[in-house]
Amino acid sequence: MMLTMNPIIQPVKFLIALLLITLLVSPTVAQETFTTDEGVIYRVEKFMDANFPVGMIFTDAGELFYNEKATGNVRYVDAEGNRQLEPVITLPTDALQERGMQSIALDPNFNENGYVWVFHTAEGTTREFASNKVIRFRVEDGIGVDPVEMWSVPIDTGNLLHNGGGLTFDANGFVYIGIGDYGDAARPQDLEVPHGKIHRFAVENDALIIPEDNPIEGSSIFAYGLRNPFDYAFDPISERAFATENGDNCDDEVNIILGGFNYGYREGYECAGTDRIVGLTQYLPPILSYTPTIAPAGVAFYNNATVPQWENDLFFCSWNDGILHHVRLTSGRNRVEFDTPIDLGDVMCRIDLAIHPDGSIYFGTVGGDGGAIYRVVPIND
Ligand SMILES: [Ca+2]
Ligand SMILES: [Ca+2]
Repeated sequence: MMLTMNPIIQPVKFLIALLLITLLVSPTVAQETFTTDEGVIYRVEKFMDANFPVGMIFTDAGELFYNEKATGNVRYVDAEGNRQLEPVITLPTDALQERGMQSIALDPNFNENGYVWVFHTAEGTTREFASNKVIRFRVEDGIGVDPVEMWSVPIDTGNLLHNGGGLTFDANGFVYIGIGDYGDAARPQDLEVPHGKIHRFAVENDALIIPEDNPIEGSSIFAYGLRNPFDYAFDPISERAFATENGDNCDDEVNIILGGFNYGYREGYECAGTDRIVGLTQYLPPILSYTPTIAPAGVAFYNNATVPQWENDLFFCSWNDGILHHVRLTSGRNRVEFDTPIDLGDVMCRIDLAIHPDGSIYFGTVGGDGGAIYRVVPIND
């Protein structure tokens, strides 16, 4: 379409024409909408290109912080969707294979103290192993200051896989941190080592301390028998953590994480699906199990009233097939009513996801276009 007119004498006409064009053109360029079986109408749109966005979290005001897996950068996007040019912080990060930046979490008192927490693989030296670390820093005018190392679990196996990487606070302010088995399948059942576990800590000033009511006295271990717990989210109703677990050639899982329970992974593990494993102390089978594997990644509860049909349902992304899973739990919150894909067209949901305060579901992907954050935007009629 050509617009030729005298810009000096016809600015008003120009604006009117522009408005008309906008009104006329909009319907034809409107994006495709999807409708679920339950009648939820939504669009899928790209929010922004992003460099391997591995962990994402929204503030109450709709600002986004996300981690870039490979660069060690934490990025800030304001509530209007403008990404700050400068990274919030850059942590020297070893990003070989599954190493790198992982989760990001806001401190429970973020609105007062500005603390942001991240889990990443710090580079090793000639004398020290690379190490998975939990770092807390304070955001001041968009820049991370005063970084404090809260925890470090050196990768003493030298393995590049199964780092774990989950980092989430519960409603009572305890922080849960997932450490993978570092490639040694014997460790998840060994309660003397931190690997293959989800840990629970209290925060006291600049340190993590072991809460008195942890299931194993004097230990940070909250749950064990895990191979590579990637992410978890707390159910707003039961207040229990639901965790994605990456199995070997079988048994990728979603588990309800209960204090003191054993999730079964061990040396010589045999695929069990959701069956009981006889003879294993405190074993709790998963609520969802996938063979062949799908590599379940980020998980979130839809803690938002924008789409009543989705309220308090569980959503997670799976790396291998790029599916955004919509999981409805039973009223007892301990079984699955259904696990159904949300149609994303040809978009893949492969890493983390986060619910915006406006009810949209944001998710990260990587692929041919280098990486991006997309969103599922519900349409109210
Ligand atoms: Ca298991
Ligand atoms: Ca997450």
